[in-house]
Amino acid sequence: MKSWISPSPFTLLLLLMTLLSPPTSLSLSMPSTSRYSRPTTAYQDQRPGTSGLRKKTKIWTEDSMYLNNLIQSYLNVLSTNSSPSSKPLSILLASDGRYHSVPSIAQISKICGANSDIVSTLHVPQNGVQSTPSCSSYIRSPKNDCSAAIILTASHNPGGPDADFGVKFNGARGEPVDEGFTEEVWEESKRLTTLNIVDDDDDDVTIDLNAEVGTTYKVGGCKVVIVDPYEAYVSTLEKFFDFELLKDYASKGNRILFDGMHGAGGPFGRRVLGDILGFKDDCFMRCDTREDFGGCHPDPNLTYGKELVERMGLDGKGRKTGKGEDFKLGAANDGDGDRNLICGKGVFVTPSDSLAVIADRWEDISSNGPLKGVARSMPSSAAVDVVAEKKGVRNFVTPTGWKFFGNLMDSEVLGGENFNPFLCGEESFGTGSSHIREKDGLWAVLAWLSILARSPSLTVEDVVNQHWEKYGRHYYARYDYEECGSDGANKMMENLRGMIGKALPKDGGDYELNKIESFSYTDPVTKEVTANQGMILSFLVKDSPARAVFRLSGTGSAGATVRMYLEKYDGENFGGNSQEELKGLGEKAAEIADLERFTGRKEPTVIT
Ligand code: VG1
Ligand code: CO
Repeated sequence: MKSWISPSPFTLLLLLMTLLSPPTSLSLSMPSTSRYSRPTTAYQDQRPGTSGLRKKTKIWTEDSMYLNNLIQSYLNVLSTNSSPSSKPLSILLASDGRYHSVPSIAQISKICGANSDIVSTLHVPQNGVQSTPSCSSYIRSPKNDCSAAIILTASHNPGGPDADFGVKFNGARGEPVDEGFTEEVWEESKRLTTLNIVDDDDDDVTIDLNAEVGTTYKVGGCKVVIVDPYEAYVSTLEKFFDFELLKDYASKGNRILFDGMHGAGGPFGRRVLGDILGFKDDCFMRCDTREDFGGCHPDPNLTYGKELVERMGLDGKGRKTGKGEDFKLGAANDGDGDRNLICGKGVFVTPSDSLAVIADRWEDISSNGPLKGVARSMPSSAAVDVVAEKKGVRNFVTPTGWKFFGNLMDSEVLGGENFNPFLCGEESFGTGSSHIREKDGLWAVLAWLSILARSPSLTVEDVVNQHWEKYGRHYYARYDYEECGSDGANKMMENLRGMIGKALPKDGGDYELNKIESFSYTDPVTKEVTANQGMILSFLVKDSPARAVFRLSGTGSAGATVRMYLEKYDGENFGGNSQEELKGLGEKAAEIADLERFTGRKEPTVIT
């Protein structure tokens, strides 16, 4: 079709760049606009986990139908759920830049092009890369007239041919899709017999991901437009924070160290912290997006954020080394920019403490009025609960996964009470608020910067110490036992469940187990019940409350990951090291769960 964009003279160069760098260009064949229906064989294993579907990259690369089926199932469910008047939809299609993103953007364009009764327009960010929080912000901005997002990411999981690839879906409110929607997509994928895809014939046409914003292409019956990934997100952040205050802080020579882990958060960190707020080049590391994240595991924690942590004067256990450079704040984001790590010189702030400090100092941070509601995931520490109680704001404890927070933020829209401005977080380095419907790595960095800029004489260490003096300290650590056999891990959980209501083991030692329960959640907004969300073992350690939580991960791509979360409250001694303080509790909990017998593991693979 002659009206379609023909290949630019730079196509070959762009294709070469594609092989070496993050998404730059993709090649498509352009047939007519009619629908192309093809038989397909359903897959039974496309059940999305805690946030989207993640699998080994080879599963996606060796069989292109795997992605085709998933996307067709998603579109079918989206179509059934949206009102006839709102169809066809505009959808944002973005990636975190990981390996296999470029061909997947091409493939998905071809599916959408053949489903133009469901999708009329695809919005693709310039360069193909957009962080998850920015995607949420983009589709919530009325100006963009875009009502859902497909994000190609396996989040904090590593990328590359031998690592992981995945897809996250966002719904029409810019939120991670809920349990019900996810289940529907899975059900649809199990019975899918046909899908629509534009064929690979006719002329080759290049969609240049580096093309100017506003450039449009036609794929089948669908329009593809190259969009600016920054504008909506930056304006959301500008409305939330006092940017003038932050600029002033940067202009006075205060330095921070931001680690983008070669993920999607890197360019967004550079744009906001560098270009807009004025932090200099030496404040950034690993901020260029790479398809294998530079070989690193883009998970911002003490283990994988090693270089950042060292430069901030900390060791792998979060202890002060006495060395390090002169930075006021250290921070990292994960592969898709929704997680954050926060530290100061010689001090690591656990995500649960970070959430509590942000809640306590909300008025220093937000220009959007007082805090109305806070929430944390159940395995996160209770540090924020004591702040919420003192401040008299509503407090919720939800299952793991951001979609539960989204419902609370949308409570008013869904016919309930208004809890916004709302703050929420997870122990897994996730923090966010009602400014969007996803966790937001950069938002957390700006929140901490605001705290420091408001009281420039304080260090991060001062802020944390003042917090503990006011509220006491919740020592916290998480042990991960990765890639265990699924059978053994499931049996261990069953065995723990079997202890509910039975006589508890008592050995007269320091750790007195006084309750075992299984966490179940009734959503106060949707009234949905989500059961079996982890086993909680409550202890008394010399009269202080402590607990261990066991749950299985929903984001792994192979085998089962057992997570053991440990927490102990101390109202007097704040100076200890979390991992050392909790070692004994960890041993005791593992013994009660009979972890070694069920999983064959003596030691965790990662402690955070
Ligand atoms: C993990 C975290 C959870 C987080 C989820 C998605 O899930 O524990 O708190 O919401 O990852 O984060 P699980 O089921 O493996 O424990 V992200 O940054 O990977 O979207
Ligand atoms: Co993530």
